[in-house]
Amino acid sequence: MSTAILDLPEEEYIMPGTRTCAGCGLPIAYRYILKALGPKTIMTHPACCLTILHGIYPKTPIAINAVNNTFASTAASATGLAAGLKATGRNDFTVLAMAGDGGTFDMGIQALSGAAERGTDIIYVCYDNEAYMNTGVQRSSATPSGAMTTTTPFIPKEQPKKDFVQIMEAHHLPYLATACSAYPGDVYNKFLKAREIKGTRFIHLAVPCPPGWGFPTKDTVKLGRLSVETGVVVLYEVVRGALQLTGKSLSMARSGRKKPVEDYLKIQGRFKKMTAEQIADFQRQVDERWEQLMARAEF
Ligand SMILES: Cc1ncc(C[n+]2csc(CCOP(=O)(O)OP(=O)(O)O)c2C)c(N)n1
Ligand code: SF4
Ligand SMILES: [Mg+2]
Repeated sequence: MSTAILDLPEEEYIMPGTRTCAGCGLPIAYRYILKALGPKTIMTHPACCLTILHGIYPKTPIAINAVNNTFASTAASATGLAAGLKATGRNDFTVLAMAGDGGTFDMGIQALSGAAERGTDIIYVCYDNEAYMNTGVQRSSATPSGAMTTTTPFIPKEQPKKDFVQIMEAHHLPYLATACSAYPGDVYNKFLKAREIKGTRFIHLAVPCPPGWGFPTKDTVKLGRLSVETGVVVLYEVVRGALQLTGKSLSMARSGRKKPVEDYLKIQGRFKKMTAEQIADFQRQVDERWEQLMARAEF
């Protein structure tokens, strides 16, 4: 059961006035992540929209310590923080590494794979807005097929989204989860759980982005919910190899009801050039992945 909004801790670690765009999905999720991890957290992040959220030194709306690292180095930076804390005997801190899809799927994969293979004691979060948003919506390997970006402007992206969660699963992690900013209780529960586990914990976090995806700022939560209700994003966790569906995905699996992907695609400008054939292919990809996960899931 996801924690109810009213039962979340009252402490806030993001003060009013972040520099993210109106309607950004990222600060919504980050707020609940920090509520779960608490003040004894040191975080590290590369250049990305999260840097924008953290603000320009010496001012920041964030009430925890943070390091701004270079693009490909998030997991290496986190490894250094974990080693420093260990060397100075501060075992009560959590190291949080958080990077975008560009900084994880593409640029940061090498350092992350190394840290994960060594079992470095960090929580690594890839928040996925499905493109290089901070620099103006360039396609990444997380961009889904059918999406237009500034580097796929006339013909939508042809290649399917890289299945990064599966790559991370191949590292035999003690804890791996997927989450979406539209479900705060589910996000909170997963980070609470991750905090109590040692070793490399990986969380893939889907965050809708109004300017990059082309939808009104008021619809961020609606978009996040639709991504899950259509099965484009599936909420689950894998604890030592056992896959458990969570939240809305679990209730969808039990009821057998899943909305058509078109409900999700048609309200985003980035998918407006998709043909009926491409939409059918997208639906096929989503159904295939859904069936694979259902076959593995415990519910
Ligand atoms: C080595 C290097 N190349 C390029 C950049 C420019 N740059 C800064 S942020 C960014 C986009 C990051 O995309 P992503 O990781 O998906 O995060 P998002 O901006 O979408 O939140 C790029 C290309 C950089 N800072 N360093
Ligand atoms: S570009 Fe997208 S992800 Fe970046 S701050 Fe704006 S809404 Fe958020
Ligand atoms: Mg991105």
